[in-house]
Amino acid sequence: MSESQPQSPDSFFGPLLAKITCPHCWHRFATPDTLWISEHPDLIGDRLLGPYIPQRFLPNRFTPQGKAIDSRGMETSRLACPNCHLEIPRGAYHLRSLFLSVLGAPASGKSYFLTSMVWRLRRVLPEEFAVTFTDLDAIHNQRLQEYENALFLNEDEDHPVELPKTETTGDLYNTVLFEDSPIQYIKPFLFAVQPMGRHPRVKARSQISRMLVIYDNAGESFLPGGDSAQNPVTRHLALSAAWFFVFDPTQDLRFRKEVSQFSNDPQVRPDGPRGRSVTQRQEAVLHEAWSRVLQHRDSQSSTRAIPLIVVCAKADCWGPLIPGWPLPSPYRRSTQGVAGVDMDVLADVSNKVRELLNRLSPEIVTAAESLTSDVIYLPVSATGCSPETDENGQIVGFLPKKLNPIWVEVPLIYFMVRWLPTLVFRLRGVYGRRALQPDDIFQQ
Ligand SMILES: Nc1nc2c(ncn2[C@@H]2O[C@H](COP(=O)(O)OP(=O)(O)OP(=O)(O)O)[C@@H](O)[C@H]2O)c(=O)[nH]1
Ligand SMILES: [Mg+2]
Ligand SMILES: [Zn+2]
Repeated sequence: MSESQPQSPDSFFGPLLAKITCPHCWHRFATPDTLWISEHPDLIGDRLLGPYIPQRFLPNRFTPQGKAIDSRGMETSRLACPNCHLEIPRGAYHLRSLFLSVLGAPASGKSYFLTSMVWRLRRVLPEEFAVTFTDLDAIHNQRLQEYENALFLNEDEDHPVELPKTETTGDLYNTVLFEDSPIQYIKPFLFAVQPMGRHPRVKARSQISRMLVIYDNAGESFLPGGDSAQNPVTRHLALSAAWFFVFDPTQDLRFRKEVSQFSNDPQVRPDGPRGRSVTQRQEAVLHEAWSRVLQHRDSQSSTRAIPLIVVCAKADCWGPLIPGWPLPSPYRRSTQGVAGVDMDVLADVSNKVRELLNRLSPEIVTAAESLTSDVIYLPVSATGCSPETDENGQIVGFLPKKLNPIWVEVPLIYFMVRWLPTLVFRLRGVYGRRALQPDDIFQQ
C-alpha cells in the first residue's frame, strides 16, 4: 500500500500527512487510499464524474521521482479523492487544513467580502506579519481571482463593475454521480498560509503552515430547504473552525431609518434597495445553520460550540454610528518588522458594535450569543464606498477607482491569531497600548 502514497519528499510544503479531509465531499481518508488521475488521452471516462473525465486509478507502478504510471505507461502527478473522485491539489497532502464557513442571507455582501478580503490578505499578511497567503493551485481559486481582477486590477477605472449574485446551481458546483444519483458539491477556494524568511518561527514552517479551505455559498442555500442529501452544499458548517456570519445592517429597517439620515447609499433608502431582494430576518440564517449541524453531526461526537465572528458588512454606510469612527488600525509593528494584533482594539470595537446592534437589531445579538459564548462583532466594508446607480435608482456596481476597503481582512487576521497563534501573533496585553520596543516578545 505504501508505494501508492503521493510521494513528494522534498516538497515545498513539508512532510506528507497520514490522513486528509477532501475539500469537496469532506470524506476523511488515509493518504495511501488516494486515487491518481490518468494522463494518457485514451484513458477517459470515470464512473462518478462522467464519460469525458480522465480515469481515476490506484497505481502499482511509480517513477523514482514518485509519480504514478497509468495503465498506458504515462506518468501522472495529479491526485483525486477516493470517495468523490474530484481532484485534490498536492499541497493539500502536506498542509494541515482549516475550514472556514462564510454564511449570511442573500445579498448580505458575502462575495464582495471574500473577494476584497482575499485581495487585502495577499498584501497585509506578507507586509505586516511576514506570512505568505497564496492560492494553493491555479484552478480552484479562479473565480475569486476573476472577481479580484474585476474590482482591483481593472484598467477601466471609470465604469462600474458588479460581482454576480452567487447562484445555487451552475459552474460553482461539481456534480458527482453516486449510483446514478447526482450529488452537487460546492467548489472550495484553497489557500496556503506559510511563514516567510523573516518570520520568527520560520524554522517550524512545516508545523505551522496551513491550508485554508473557504466556501462562498449562495445566501439561499442557508435558508430552510437550501441544503439536502442531493445538494449538501453547506455541510462544511459542521467541520469549520469558525463561522463568519455576514450580517448586513442595511437589510434591517431600523438601521436604514437611522443611516438614511446621513448616508446616500441606495441600499438604505427607507423603502429598501431596488433590484436584489433582501431578507427580513437575518438571524434565521444562524438558527438554520445550527440546526443543520445538529442534524448531521456524528452521533458519537459531542457537538462543540463553534466560535462565531459576526462580520457586520457595508460599514462604509452605517459605520459612522460606531463611537470613535473611523476605525483605528489594530496592527502594531515591532522594530523587527513583524506586526502583532492589538486584541484590545478588536475587543473595544466589538463591544461598541454589539451595543449598536443591541439597540437597532437585538435579535442578531440574541441569536449569536445563544449559539456560543465565543462571539466577536467586527465591522467591515469590502468596498469603502457606496454602489453607483442608474437613472432609475437601480444599483449598477462600483467604480474601481473609488474602492478602498475598510477592515475587510481583520476578521481573518483575528481568526489566525486565535487558531494559528504561532503564525500570526497577538500583542502581549501589557504592550497592547503602546508601540513595540525592540526587545518585546510576542505572546504565542
Ligand atoms: N455599500 C456597500 N455595499 C456593498 C458592500 N459589499 C456589497 N455591497 C452591496 O451588496 C450587494 C450584495 O453583495 P454580494 O457580495 O453579492 O452579496 P452575497 O451575500 O454574496 O449575495 P448572494 O450571492 O445572493 O448570497 C452588492 O450588489 C453590493 O451592491 C460594501 O462593502 N458596501
Ligand atoms: Mg454571493
Ligand atoms: Zn471527496
